[in-house]
Amino acid sequence: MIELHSTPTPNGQKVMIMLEECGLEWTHVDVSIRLGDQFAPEYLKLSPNNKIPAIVDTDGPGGGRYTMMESGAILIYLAEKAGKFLPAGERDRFDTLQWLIFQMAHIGPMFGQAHHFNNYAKDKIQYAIDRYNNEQARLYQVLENRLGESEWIGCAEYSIADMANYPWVKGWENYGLDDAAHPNFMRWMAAMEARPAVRRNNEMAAEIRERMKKDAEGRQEINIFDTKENKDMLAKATGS
Ligand SMILES: N[C@@H](CCC(=O)N[C@@H](CS)C(=O)NCC(=O)O)C(=O)O
Repeated sequence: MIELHSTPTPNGQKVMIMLEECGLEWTHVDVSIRLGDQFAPEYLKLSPNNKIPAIVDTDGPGGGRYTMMESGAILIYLAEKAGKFLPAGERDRFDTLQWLIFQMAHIGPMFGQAHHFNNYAKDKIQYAIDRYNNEQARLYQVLENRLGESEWIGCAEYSIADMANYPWVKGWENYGLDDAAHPNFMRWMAAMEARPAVRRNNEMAAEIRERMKKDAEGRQEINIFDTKENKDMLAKATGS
């Protein structure tokens, strides 16, 4: 059994898609990053970097519980466990890993910063807004180019590289992306959204978000964007 300790942000959803694709037995343990659950000492044992997602595999390598953080590493782990979605052939395998790491190193951090400076930053900082919006648009172009030469993002087969990127880029309409200028990306989006596991993820993500919202009613939220406060909360939780 895989316990997914998470919230359905893009980083959480990519693991949900993989679990659904593999048909592994799994359960979602809600971790509210708005309420500060990521700083609970028990959670920090799973994810010392106080981020979601984390997994516990109750039947890990060599038997017994195995815990992991970092969504990209979790996808590789699950692919190896299930023997699916990370091709065995060397070239396809390394191509898939490249495009998985492209998501982890570029799409995630840059889209995250764009979202922050567009929607949450205390001050409107035009330089930061332009910088990250331009970077986001450039990254859509990289995907468009890649999907012009490859059926799927990683290689000719559907893989963890597709699952990692999809939840981050599926909001293309909200970012004002010109679909006519990104035909290969749009072909891939349609192929992704035709997959039952991806649809189930999208439905489950909405349900879990609703459940967590109800659960948070009347409870004190932390300021997730106050990095000084976050640093202090981690220090307090770990006694450092
Ligand atoms: N590289 C990490 C990033 C994880 C991450 O940034 N998680 C965010 C939500 S998407 C989080 O837990 N934030 C809580 C916090 O910053 O306290 C991964 O891919 O797992």
